[in-house]
Amino acid sequence: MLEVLNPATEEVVEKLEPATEEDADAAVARAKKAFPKWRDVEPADRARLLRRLADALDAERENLARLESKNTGKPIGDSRGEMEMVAETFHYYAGMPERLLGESIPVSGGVDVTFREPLGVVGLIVPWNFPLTIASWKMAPALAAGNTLVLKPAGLTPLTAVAFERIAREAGIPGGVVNVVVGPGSKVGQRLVESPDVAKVAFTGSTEVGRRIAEGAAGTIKRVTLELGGKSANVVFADADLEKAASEAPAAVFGNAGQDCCARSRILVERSVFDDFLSLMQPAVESFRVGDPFDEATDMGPLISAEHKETVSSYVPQDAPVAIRGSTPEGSGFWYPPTVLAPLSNEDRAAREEIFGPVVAVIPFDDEEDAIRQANDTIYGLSGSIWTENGARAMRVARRMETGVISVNSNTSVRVATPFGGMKQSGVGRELGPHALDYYTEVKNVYISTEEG
Ligand code: TAP
Repeated sequence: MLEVLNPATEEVVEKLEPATEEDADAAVARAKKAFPKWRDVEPADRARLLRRLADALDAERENLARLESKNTGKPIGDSRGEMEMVAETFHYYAGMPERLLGESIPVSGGVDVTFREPLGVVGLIVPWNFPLTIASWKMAPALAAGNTLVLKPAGLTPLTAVAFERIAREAGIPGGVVNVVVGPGSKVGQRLVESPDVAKVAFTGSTEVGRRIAEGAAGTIKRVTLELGGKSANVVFADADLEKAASEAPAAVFGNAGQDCCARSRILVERSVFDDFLSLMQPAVESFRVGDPFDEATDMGPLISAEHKETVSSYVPQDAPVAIRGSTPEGSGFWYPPTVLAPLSNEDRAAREEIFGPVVAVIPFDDEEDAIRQANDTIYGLSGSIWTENGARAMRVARRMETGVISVNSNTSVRVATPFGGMKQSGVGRELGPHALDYYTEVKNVYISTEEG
């Protein structure tokens, strides 16, 4: 039996029979059978069905948010925000079936047109940090483009995925179009990766498993999109609004207990304001409230598991330069305090590896060139921020940062209508916005001769 825990209390909240490889094969077979019918649903009807699903998700937002908080330990306010985004993502892609435009290309001797064809069955493998949100970024464009899907949630957090399957059915999505299998990644996930009947795998999770997925997909030349780790830099220049940058920096790395691939887990601060910045950041770290996910005032919940807590702790040894530290509740739950390590060098382990916990490395830099060099000195390239009042500098630095997304005077990374994804070892492909549809369709070219006889 798969025991699903509440990481804030360590209590078992659900027991599920884990799926086997045979169950994964059966789900793929159902999706394969449903594909031709779903592909051929008139675009306006597919749009209508997706709108109905978006409305149903809206109607169940509070239930889903409570379920997500119970399973992940994230603050209820965060879960509400996430469920709003889930419904919004479906509303956005419901507008797409009728906008999957092709082209006509001038050629001699005939007419040439392109079509955006769905891929077939897509396998979606998602992690535990934003369970339904990340799944929705994959499911909504996949369905809008006419694919059918098999979703494999993380074993630690399957509850909202199971609820989603029911909501989709009740909203009128035809049987076999949406299939959820809850089982171990190494078996069920791997089966999706290797199955000749799965046309594409979209994965979010660790770089290590992402690599294994890319290798496994090679056997059938499967399309793969990967959203992997990050070690994003929050770059603060001396000419920034320091108070704003410092007061917002903690939420940018301690939000979701740091279990966020976009976490600004390196703060690069211009040397001349380094100490001022730390002093300004201190009250914001110390007042970051860690505690009961269902208390509306809570900013941060526990880590996802005991094992993960051990991993995070290993980045803060006895002799670590802890400059600021928050507090945690007593008793059961996988708690870890917000922790600021400063000053650190970009060479230190805590500055190089993705910790995926509430630990941030604060690192000094000398000038613009040094800031760019250190920000880019990582295997990752997902997100980041630049804080400066100099608009020309903001654009200069933004263009040279090796990341898929970057914000100026803001720590946001994702919006439903804009592309999200990584450079370097942070991944392959883009999610959200119209760009996601490129990764759930193939371009087909049709040439028709107009020559006589
Ligand atoms: P992963 O091991 O990468 O798990 C992510 C998903 O992949 C889960 O659904 C997992 O299933 C599945 N999976 C595992 N092995 C697989 C395989 N061989 N073939 C196919 N699917 C497989 O992540 P994790 O253990 O949850 O977290 C480990 C580290 O990954 C974290 O510390 C963090 O650094 C990183 N991480 C990154 C992100 C993002 S958003 N980039 C999200 C979560 C974690 P099971 O749950 O059944 O194992």
